[in-house]
Amino acid sequence: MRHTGAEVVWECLIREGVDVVWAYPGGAALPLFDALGKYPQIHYVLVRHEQAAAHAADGYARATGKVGVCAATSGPGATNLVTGIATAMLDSVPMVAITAQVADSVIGTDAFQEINITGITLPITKHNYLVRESGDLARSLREAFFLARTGRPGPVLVDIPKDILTAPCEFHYPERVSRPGYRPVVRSAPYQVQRAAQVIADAKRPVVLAGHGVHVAKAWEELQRFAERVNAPVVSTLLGLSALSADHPLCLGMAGMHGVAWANLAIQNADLLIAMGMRMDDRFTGSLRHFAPQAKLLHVDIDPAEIGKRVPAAVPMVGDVRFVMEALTAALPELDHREWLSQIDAWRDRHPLTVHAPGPLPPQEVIRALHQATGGEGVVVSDVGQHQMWVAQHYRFRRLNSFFTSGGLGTMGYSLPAALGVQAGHPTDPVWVVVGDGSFQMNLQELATVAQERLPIKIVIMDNGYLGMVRQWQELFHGARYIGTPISGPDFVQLAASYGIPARRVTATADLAAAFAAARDADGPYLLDCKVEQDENVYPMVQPGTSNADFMEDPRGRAKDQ
Ligand SMILES: Cc1ncc(C[n+]2csc(CCOP(=O)(O)OP(=O)(O)O)c2C)c(N)n1
Repeated sequence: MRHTGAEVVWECLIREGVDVVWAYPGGAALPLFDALGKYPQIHYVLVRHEQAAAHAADGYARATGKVGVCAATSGPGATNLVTGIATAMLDSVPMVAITAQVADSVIGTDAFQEINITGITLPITKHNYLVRESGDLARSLREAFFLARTGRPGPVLVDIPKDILTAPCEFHYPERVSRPGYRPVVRSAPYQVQRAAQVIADAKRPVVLAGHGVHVAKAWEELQRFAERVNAPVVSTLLGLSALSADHPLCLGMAGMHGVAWANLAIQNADLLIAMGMRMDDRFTGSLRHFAPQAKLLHVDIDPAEIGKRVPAAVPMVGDVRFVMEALTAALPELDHREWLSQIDAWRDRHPLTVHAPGPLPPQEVIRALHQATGGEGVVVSDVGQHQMWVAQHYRFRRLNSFFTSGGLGTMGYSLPAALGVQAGHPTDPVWVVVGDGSFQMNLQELATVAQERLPIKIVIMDNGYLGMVRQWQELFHGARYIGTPISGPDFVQLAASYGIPARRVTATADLAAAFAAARDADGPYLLDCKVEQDENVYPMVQPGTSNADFMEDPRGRAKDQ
């Protein structure tokens, strides 16, 4: 069948099961968008900035496990995608980014809106393509989807010159992909499973570390069965939250710089860490010299490059964590670690999470109100900063794979655009965005997309008038010199109203329940501007470079227990 190159792009996407694309048009991309008129089965969401298109594709991919797709024009359209692509790369999110390029004949001449986007994105994509022959177009797209979703997922960019988009093109969608040398190992060898099972059976104080890989592998049930079989507590990374219900007795919550004390103490006193799809990020381990001094590491990851990268692994296992946990569960008898678990309970009693803000609206109370309003079953997208850490600590995720945030890159401005994609993955659920007033101002133009698409996105602004997380570091480590961190903004309630989005301001704890009920029960979008305590800090906190056992606790002591 003969098509134009632009039609071939959409034909390929349809064969990959794509039904929604976040995009922004422009000169070089015109043929691509023109052809879209013939493909009504693909829903095109016009974002208001290309960065948002990339984050939306990312949010969709995290929520569904499918490849998210974004598209942009050449030059500034393509460069605006960069932060979103890098965010997806650092968090192993399957994404295909399609960019239009200037005509092949003028590549290399600094033509209008020409930029070398494959050069720019080389280090932040799993792979990228500049298509220079019409005949390569379908194969490149086929490979892009294959590479994005297999093995350790990641973003792949396909750059297509305008003349290839307009030229007639023979269409043949390849059945198979052949990438010699690319063969992710999914199942670990049986002898490795036996060896790992023995190490687990011998452990006295094991801890399972659940990372983003558990979500990527959709291994939630396998994680629960494995943890129950071993009778081991489960500690999450930031992105591993919601891999096991917070109500499960073995779920300890998040460890690391702002992790809960009992999770950090469990790791620091463990004799075996069983790491599942996590990469020993520095915000998780704290000082490597002091990290888990008594523990052996059994490290399972689909990417062999992660094993032993930061912490030597006594037992390395390359494979998909779903298959590995299933195999290990089958190889193990029921184990019993009651004493170890009660030791951890004692730490939990001694070092509870506290809320001790003297003012009318402590930020932690906002997160607790969100938990109340959703019963812990909400779908939550958080931005980056103190509010992100309060979500991680105080929202007890009961629903699996219900928390989405930028972990590796820590991209401010992620939450609202990512929620566009998360919402597409959860069309019948409200999606809750928790965002600081700084982060919100990085991508608030997407309120227009929310309004236009009439999405039931509920935005909770933790409005403290500061770039709070940086202010906290200034207070603790830079002599309380608050340079460049007080931040003003518009009247967010009026701003929402100007987009036709209902909103209300909350200034006291007593008003939270009614405000959250109104937001939850509203048919479409809703915005809550929560004027929280300005100078509240996130505790516990492990100072950079120190041991995770030496966390700073709230100096005001133990006011109110979780
Ligand atoms: C794009 C980007 N720029 C800068 C930073 C550094 N940074 C991390 S947290 C933070 C402050 C976030 O402020 P806000 O969104 O208001 O949230 P809060 O910490 O007050 O809850 C900054 C500036 C970042 N992570 N991302």
